[in-house]
Amino acid sequence: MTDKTDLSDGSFGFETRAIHAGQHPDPSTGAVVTPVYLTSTFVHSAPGEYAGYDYSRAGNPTRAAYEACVANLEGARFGFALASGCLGTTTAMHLLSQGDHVIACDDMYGGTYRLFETVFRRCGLDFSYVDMTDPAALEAALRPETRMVWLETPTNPLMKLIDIAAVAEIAHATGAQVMVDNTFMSPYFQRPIELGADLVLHSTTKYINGHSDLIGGVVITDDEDLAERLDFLNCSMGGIQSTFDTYLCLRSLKTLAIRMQAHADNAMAVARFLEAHPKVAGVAYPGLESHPQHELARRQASGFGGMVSVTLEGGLEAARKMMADVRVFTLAESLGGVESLIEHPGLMTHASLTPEKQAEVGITPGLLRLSVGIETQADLIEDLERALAGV
Ligand code: P1T
Repeated sequence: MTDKTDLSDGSFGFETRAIHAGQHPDPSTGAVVTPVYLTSTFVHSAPGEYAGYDYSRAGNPTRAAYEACVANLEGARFGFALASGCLGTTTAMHLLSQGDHVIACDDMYGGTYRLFETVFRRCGLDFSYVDMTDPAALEAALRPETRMVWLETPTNPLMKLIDIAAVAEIAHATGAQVMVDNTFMSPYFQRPIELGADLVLHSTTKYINGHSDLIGGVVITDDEDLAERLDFLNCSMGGIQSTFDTYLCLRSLKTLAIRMQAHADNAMAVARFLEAHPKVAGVAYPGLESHPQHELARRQASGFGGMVSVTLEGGLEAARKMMADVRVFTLAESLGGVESLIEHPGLMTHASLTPEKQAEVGITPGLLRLSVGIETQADLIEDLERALAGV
């Protein structure tokens, strides 16, 4: 049988590795597609003697193939598939101990902020939030007990960019580790580990699975010590992703490249259309020359992604009208699926932030976030044009 394991090699392109890395024809049947091993347990030939797997919380061949593939795409060796993006964050926070300090970016998914403030602060971790678009602000916030720097780039929902390499240099000088939530870009456009990050998180609910039909997360590292500790945490805490859902994620990775290209093409067209519209006060999309960090976007990523934030001149009233009037865009939380979504961060994804905190980070009543899907581009523009005409 042809040995496909070498298709994980870095000399192969992203698309080739997305289809083959971590996978090889099933040795018992020759099946080309990795089977879904729906089994909780595996036979021991004698007590403690088994062929690689003993219990699916500790490891499962379908999950292992997916973890190897997704880690490979991030330029790393170790991946841990978890039941949600939030559980990925939870697992990573368990790498820390009581009294440790985390510096996080000031704009991030509302559920991550809620997890930090309401769960992990109670467990004895301390958090500071800084605008990391200015790496000097990170330097000023460092303390001797700072163990982790946490960031999203682009940030959710304001689309601010953070220089991963600059942050890694500052954090590593004091011994802190850097974790990047790479959900918005996917490894197709941005690979934080290659830029110096120690850990990468994805809510695989989004682009990695890409079809809005499951909840999942993955934590990735190339550091053997971190991998060993994550493996232990994953097995002990039991937050693994279900075998069937890891199969769906593995299947979705095969089309990640072409999906991301289509998302980005449509997002660029949507961003340009919105930027020129008289009822729009501002558009945040890293691909626009008007984005204040457009140069950084070009430098640290190979594309600009599918997320666009837009502020309407008419504030909350206009935003409500637009959300009610769109037809191709669907009013819903989440992002990264093939279908286009629209949502209001202040009332939806970031509602767990107090109004004061929202104002502090810049989430305004007229702000809408678009996850631009891969439908026909003209239909998306026409939908937005028609909805904006009524606001
Ligand atoms: O929903 P879950 O799979 O647990 O992932 C949490 C999460 C983590 N990181 C980022 C950047 C995210 O956007 C999310 C989830 N976000 C949404 C549901 C949303 O609409 O923004």
